Amino acid sequence: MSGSDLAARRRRLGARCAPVIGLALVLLACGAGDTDGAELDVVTEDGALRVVGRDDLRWNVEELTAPAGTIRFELVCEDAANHNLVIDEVDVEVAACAPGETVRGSVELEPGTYTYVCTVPGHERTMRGELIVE
Ligand SMILES: [Cu+2]
Repeated sequence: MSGSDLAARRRRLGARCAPVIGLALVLLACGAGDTDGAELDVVTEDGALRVVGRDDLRWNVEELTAPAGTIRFELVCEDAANHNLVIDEVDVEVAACAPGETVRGSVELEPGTYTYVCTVPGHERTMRGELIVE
């Protein structure tokens, strides 16, 4: 398995396993510490959901799962564009970043299916992801 396969696998695990098995196992299963350095894990070491905005106007991850309550996000503006992260259904801007910045924010959500979207003009059509709150 190549390094990029491993990174992709870890991202998929990160997106799914957080709410199911809890933080302790997330750190084991999803791996703290990247070996290739090119991709960031979807769950930060302290349990926030890490969403990366890229210049191709896509999120790094398009499906996230989290337990209901306070959901913490880390938003990364990886390239040269500004991005924000808005939970569409409740119209809450959780975070906004400028190029190169990493910012944090949180939102209270009840169980349901939500859309996290970047509302910077021109980004909304492609920068959409599904957040499942359990
Ligand atoms: Cu954006």
